[in-house]
Amino acid sequence: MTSKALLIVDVQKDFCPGGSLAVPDGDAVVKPINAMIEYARKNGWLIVASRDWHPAVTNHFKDYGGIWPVHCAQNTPGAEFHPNLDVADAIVVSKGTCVDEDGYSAFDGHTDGGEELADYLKRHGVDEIYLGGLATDYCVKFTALDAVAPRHDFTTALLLDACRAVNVNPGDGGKAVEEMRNAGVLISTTAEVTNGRA
Ligand code: VGL
Ligand code: ZN
Repeated sequence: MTSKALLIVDVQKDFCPGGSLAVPDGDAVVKPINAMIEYARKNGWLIVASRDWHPAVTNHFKDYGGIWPVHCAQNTPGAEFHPNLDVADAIVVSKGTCVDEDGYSAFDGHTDGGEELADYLKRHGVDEIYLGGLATDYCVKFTALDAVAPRHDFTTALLLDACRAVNVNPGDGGKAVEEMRNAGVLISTTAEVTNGRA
């Protein structure tokens, strides 16, 4: 008996159109992810939502040596989950919380109880992860690569329709998907999973 988790990566206002680091078409992930949440709930999966959760001063931001505009600063409206995302009963994992940390991977993050994501998942018997969110070429990619890495070794599937890329350079999203595939991440869609074909 395997145990599964849905991992929703950084579907926050600042990464959606109108936000300070908007991912093109970023809010298009909300509908397929909500469908997956409903499916996950019905099937007794664990549901985890990560959030980028930066301090006001961090070398992740341009002003302090990083490459990004200010985004997802702790306790600001831009850091809130998309208002239509159905995450009321999700376990929240906060990441990028230190001044010297990018925190691209949800596996760098901690639950509200202070537990690392991998420990939380293992403690709940999870061995399969299905993930989607924002952005394909950063936090989704680094999270998926950590998930399949030998030290964690989760069976991991990317839900392609439930992700969008920031594409700082054109084609970054496609490259990221290939990188994940080459690392052993299964490439699937929400429909394949909910129709029982994955
Ligand atoms: C992300 C850029 C900077 C992400 C976070 O969630 O993909 N991208 N911080
Ligand atoms: Zn960030």
